[in-house]
Amino acid sequence: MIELRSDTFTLPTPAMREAAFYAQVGDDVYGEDPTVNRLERLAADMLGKEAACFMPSGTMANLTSILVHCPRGTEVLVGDESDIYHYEAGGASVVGGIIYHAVPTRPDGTLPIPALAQAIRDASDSQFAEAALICLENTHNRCGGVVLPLAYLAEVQRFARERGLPVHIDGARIFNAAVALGVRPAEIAQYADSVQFCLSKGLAAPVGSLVVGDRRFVERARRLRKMLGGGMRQVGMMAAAGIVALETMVGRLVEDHANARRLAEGLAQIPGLRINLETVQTNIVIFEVLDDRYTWQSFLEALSRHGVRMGELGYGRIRAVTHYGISADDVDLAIEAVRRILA
Ligand code: TLP
Repeated sequence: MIELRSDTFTLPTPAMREAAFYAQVGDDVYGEDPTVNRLERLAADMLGKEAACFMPSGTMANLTSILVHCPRGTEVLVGDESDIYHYEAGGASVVGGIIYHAVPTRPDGTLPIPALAQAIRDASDSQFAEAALICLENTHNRCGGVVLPLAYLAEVQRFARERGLPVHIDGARIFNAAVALGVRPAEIAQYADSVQFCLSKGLAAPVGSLVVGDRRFVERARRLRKMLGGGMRQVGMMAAAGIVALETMVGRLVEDHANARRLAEGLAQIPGLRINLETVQTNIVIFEVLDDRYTWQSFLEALSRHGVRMGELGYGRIRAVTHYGISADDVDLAIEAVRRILA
């Protein structure tokens, strides 16, 4: 099976399995797991922040970050196409009494500054809930893995500072963004007060995310992680795989980007599909099936019968994600499978 539903399907490399097996471990809730401590130091350094905290998932990393920044009864400004808004079970509202204020997302993944300005309510009017945080997503998943321009991040940071608001970046795929831009991830992270990124997507570790920020932020995140049930014990076994991910898997993301481009260009030749090649900047390809013999559901079923799995990511659009488990030959087979079922 050619698995293109997500880069979350990546399997750990042999080096990760070995590192996990031999990892030195301790009780991380006491701060005594040397491998977790090493991963947290490495992550903070790579992202150019003071400190980091290892999290079980991107969802918990985002939730924890929002909880740190937003007092109960305040609003978090999120893109109306963001993962936080769509796929994280409304956690900030449920757990934190925080209101999601959805801001329109442009096709390039940015939230227009005027729309952010409009979403911030007049704090002098006691009828309104106050804004407490702006969240961005980079790369942007539902916009097709697009990369937010650094100039835009700088603009949001300037705007947020003027309004006294912190910025959080959901950087689940921040390394894809960094590789696409040819910059260090710290150059992206400098525009945010906190960032979460995932080890378990394109970097192929089996589990885990990190939140990074200043020392005070990370201290508070650590307490909230415990509250949410994410305080883990001998989790150095997982952190060891994460260290291998950060040390050896970033450079190869260019292959995933090249494969996504190859897939998108192949699909663009097939009648009955609509695809915007401009949005194919990293490892995600999004397209629509216009052939009226198929719904998106029946298209995905037919594709699966031909040995290829893709997923749906809103409005019936099909998403294919390239990753460590996908070769250029797999991409060619996937294009051929799509061509056959639309013939
Ligand atoms: N996204 C998943 C699905 O839930 C859509 C995927 O397959 O892409 N931020 C972003 C931008 C994400 O894409 C995801 C996962 C998360 C956060 C959540 O990370 P996890 O799955 O580790 O909780």
